[in-house]
Amino acid sequence: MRRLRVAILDLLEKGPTNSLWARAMQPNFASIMPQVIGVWCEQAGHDVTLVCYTGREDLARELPADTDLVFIASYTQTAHLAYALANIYRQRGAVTALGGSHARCYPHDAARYFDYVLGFTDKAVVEEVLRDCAPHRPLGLTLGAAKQPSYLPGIRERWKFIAPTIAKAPAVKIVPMIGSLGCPYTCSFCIDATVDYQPLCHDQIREDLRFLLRTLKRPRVGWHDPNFGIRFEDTMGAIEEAVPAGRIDFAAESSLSILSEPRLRRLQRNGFKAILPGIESWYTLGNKSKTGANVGLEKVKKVSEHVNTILRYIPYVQANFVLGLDDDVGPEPFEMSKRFVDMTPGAFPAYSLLSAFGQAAPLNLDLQRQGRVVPVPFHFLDNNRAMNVRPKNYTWPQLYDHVIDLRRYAFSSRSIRRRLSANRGLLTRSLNLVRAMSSEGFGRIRYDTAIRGLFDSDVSVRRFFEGESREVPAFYARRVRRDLGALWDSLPAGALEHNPNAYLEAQPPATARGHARGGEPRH
Ligand code: B12
Ligand code: SF4
Repeated sequence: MRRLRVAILDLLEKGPTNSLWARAMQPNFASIMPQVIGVWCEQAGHDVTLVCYTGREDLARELPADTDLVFIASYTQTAHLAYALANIYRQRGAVTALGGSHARCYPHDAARYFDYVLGFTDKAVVEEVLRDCAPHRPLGLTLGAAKQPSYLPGIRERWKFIAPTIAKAPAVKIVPMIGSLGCPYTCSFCIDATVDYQPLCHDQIREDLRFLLRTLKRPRVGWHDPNFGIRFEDTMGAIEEAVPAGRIDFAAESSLSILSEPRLRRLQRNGFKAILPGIESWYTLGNKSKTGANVGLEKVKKVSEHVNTILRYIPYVQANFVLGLDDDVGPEPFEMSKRFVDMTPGAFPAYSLLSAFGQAAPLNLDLQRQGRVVPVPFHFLDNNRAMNVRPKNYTWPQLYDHVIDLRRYAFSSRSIRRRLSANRGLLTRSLNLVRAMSSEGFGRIRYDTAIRGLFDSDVSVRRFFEGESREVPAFYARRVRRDLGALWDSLPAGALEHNPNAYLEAQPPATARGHARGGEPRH
């Protein structure tokens, strides 16, 4: 096999940005898989350049001109940037491959712009691409392993790619690690609802942590496990064997059902400083919150008590919610979320708008069957800048009024003051203040208010969201153009539009009529 010049791009931002949050934190959110691909390509004897794009790099300067094969890692929110870059690379004669959430969710669309679109990716899949390395046009090849890989190279092997990335973060530097793939829960909107839970090797966790202790003075680790601590005893045992208590700071996403008080004590002892539990809804998904049949106000009280207990052990807690789910009706769910803010002042509330990411989740088949998925340009599908599911129990203006009202409440001066006084430590307080005052808190209130206004003033926006027209409103096209900057000119014609029902249309007839599976816990 000839020695290839391989470029790998990890896209974390949609375009150039100078925001305080992006500068301070974005390098800490680098993905693990681009680094893994880098290791596998080098092991196969190829030359690798990896660029992690945090919105501050000059892509024209950093992208190697003489590339044979480029792998681009993209979420759906960065898909247009990825499409534009793929176009540039193709014009230079390179072969292009897409991986990451967007490739898993929208493979049919991505195949129009890439030579390879990769789903689950293990070493064999990467080696196949390296061996073939040929243009596949007009439609790219869709490849993928049957299941998630059972092994991923650890930190020591990935270090040459991790070190320059975290060096870009000015103060807090977080190393990405992973100890498991998939999830035993089946939240129907989630990309992992049908992916089996699978722990990765604990020897490797121990080795990675020991490497970090040798390499960094005060390491911080962000676990990328979809749901950290499913095999709590084993995972914590591995951490405790490798790390003297409290020598590394950890952050993780985990379910409330995992976070009992004795476990919280153990997490605290072992340096866990941030936990992001998914609460999602006051009416459904009780299994992962361990609230069982409790719904509504009962659930608010129980969850709030639980989160307050977590806050006694872990200084930083982000509570995740999904707004606009089908079980929500009227003002009640939003009012309950306000009660949660009052009763749990120390937690940072993160609200996502229900998003149907292509073929990621079982729920999406039903939504497509019901004709409720709106072809909102990918650029806005980041859980916040748009909801692409027509709400079941609200008109769009009603939903936005509730969302804006809730955000204003959660990020009012009173709530921010209460949050900061309930928080411990300078880092927690500063993070929560910056998040409230930058794009997440105030920024989203401003943005949602602008969108709410368009429902009244711009017929093209209303018709688009009501499903009466598929033409992308000028407002959205202008935003993509502004965000992509000079790269807009490289966005292929027609790339702003996509088929919102591609997943359903790709189903065999029997499935297309039936019901999507999911919703019940698989354990
Ligand atoms: C960890 C995580 C994060 C971390 C780390 C992010 C990162 N850069 O990796 C943090 C907390 C920072 C984060 C932030 C966000 N996240 Co996130 N996150 C996850 C989570 C929980 C796990 C993903 C993961 O790493 N899995 C482990 C890897 C190994 O498995 P995998 O992702 O399935 O990847 C496989 C293949 O896709 C492929 N692959 C993956 N990457 C690549 C790259 C290449 C080049 C190739 C060839 C292959 C390949 O190989 C893997 C092995 O088979 C998922 C939810 C979930 N349950 O999966 C959401 C998820 C990926 N996040 C999501 C979103 C929307 C976001 C945010 C936009 C939210 C927000 N508004 O802030 C931000 C954007 C972050 C950014 N700047 O890029 C969505 C993405 C949906 C989509 N289609 O885009 C998901 C699916 C959650 C959801 N809503 O359903 N996230
Ligand atoms: S608990 Fe639910 S939302 Fe979280 S990773 Fe598992 S299936 Fe997805």
